[in-house]
Amino acid sequence: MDGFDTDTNVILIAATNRPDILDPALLRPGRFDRQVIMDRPDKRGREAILKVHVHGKPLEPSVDLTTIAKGTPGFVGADIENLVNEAAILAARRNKSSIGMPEFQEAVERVIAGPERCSRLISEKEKVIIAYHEAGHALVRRMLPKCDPVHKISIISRGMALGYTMALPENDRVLISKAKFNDDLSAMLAGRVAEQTIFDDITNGAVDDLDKVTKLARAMVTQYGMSEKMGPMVFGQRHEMIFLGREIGEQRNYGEQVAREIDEEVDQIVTAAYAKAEEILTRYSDLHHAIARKLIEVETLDADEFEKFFAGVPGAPQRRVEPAPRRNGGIPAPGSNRPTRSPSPRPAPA
Ligand code: NHX
Ligand code: ZN
Repeated sequence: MDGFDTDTNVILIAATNRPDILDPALLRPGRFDRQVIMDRPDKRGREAILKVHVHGKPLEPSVDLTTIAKGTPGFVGADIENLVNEAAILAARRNKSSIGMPEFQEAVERVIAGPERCSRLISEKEKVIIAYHEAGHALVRRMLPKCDPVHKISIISRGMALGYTMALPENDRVLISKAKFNDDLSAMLAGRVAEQTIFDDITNGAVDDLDKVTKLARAMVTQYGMSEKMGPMVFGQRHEMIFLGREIGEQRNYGEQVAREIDEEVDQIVTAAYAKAEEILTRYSDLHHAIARKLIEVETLDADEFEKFFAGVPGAPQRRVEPAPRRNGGIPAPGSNRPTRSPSPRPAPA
């Protein structure tokens, strides 16, 4: 490395999870001249990684890696490796000599939510609550134009969850609007709203939904500047790695009064999202009952089976397919893989 030795034919490659805490001396010109940011892979990246991991494994001709890549937004290399292993294990367990699409589909759900737990004992009464909770999520999600389409609804326990509603974005998204966050909040609250409107009582089962709702609503106010009252400001000095999407900690840099106002704004966002979900589940209560009853009968619904409930329903947004995103060609993206400084042979000060 320049500044330490005069040898020129040494190439040093290094990687870190914590670019935020690197000694700035390491990053001076003449030391690490190229910085390559490894973000989560997009659809094409996931397909390429899939190709690496299926190499040498027997696949049925029907296996379509493009479809699998499309259905695994947010997966990183390790998830994809895990996915292929799970699919291979499932194929072996089913006494198949090659891996087919059903194995990959089941493996995706295993990686996202854990294995199915058919042995878990669930009373008829609980099954009804679970069905209405999930039908509530799915119905509100379907009625709000900014929510991603419902991919699957299930009331078969999997991992920690007694039931789940999976959404699948049509495209990898890099920017999310305030309107979409508000719609998403309503969909996340809809399980709890369903319990309240149908049974006039609530359970502790919504804990994970409420956790996500609270965190998102607070981030909208304190991080994304999405509260008109609080304005386009960030509250709390974050220590986080933006690229890895992980938070390390927060330092409060505002007073008691502002803290109170933040709490009120978060409350207002959640209250409005709850009211919207309530309005939808009340207006479409017939549909809610129909979907829940179907779930109690068949336990899982895929996207097509779910969509049948909405033929000719007034007020249901058209399920349109977004145009595929184009490559960001020609536009030099900030932080893209180009040198931030010109490679220079100057010795750097220590
Ligand atoms: C319990 N579990 O703890 C029981 C066993 C409300 C129909 N008393 O919201 O399964 O109540 O839409 C990740 C994901 C805890 C972490 C889900 C941690 C769920 C899931 C609690 C459905 N689906 N709740 C949901 C559910 C529960 C829990 C989680 C998690 C239920 C609900 C779990
Ligand atoms: Zn839920």
